[in-house]
Amino acid sequence: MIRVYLGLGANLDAPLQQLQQAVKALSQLPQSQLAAVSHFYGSKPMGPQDQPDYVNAVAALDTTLAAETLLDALQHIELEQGRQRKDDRWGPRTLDLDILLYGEEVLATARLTVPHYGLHQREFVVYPLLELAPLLQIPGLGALAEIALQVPRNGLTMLTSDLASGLAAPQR
Ligand code: PH2
Ligand code: MG
Ligand code: MG
Repeated sequence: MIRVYLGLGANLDAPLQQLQQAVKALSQLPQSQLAAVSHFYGSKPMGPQDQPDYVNAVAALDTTLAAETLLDALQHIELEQGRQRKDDRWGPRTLDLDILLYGEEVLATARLTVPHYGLHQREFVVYPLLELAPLLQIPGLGALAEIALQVPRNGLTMLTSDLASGLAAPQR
């Protein structure tokens, strides 16, 4: 089993529900066990500012799927939830599922860069990840807790409604 960390994000069409549905889909992936899901967080949009705020979270998945097979499965979930592939980089979306870490591996293929290239600069990745793995070491970057000291929260808020916390934990 490889421990994988995934970034979840949405800012269109009821983003909270999009993330809840994505968590359910992740819990049903083959050859995999969903180990943990962070709180959901409200975050200010990175990139173009004329788009809604995001809901973000991080999930821990234990899997025997190869990295690119996992990527295929994640893209399938994105499409199932109405993701439209567009050119506008950092534009709004119904669901974004990113592979942040794949065990301790460093991957650079045409389709995948792992660790995720923006991981250490994004408050909406660093803080949810810190919640799940406070002692995590990021290949090539060092201790996550040290990295977090350099990342401003930028208005990141933990969403604590029953809706967010009650359904974020996978039922199995
Ligand atoms: N994703 C983007 C662009 N901007 N901003 C926040 N706060 N959270 C995201 O997940 C995000 C973003 C495109 O992937
Ligand atoms: Mg992304
Ligand atoms: Mg993505």
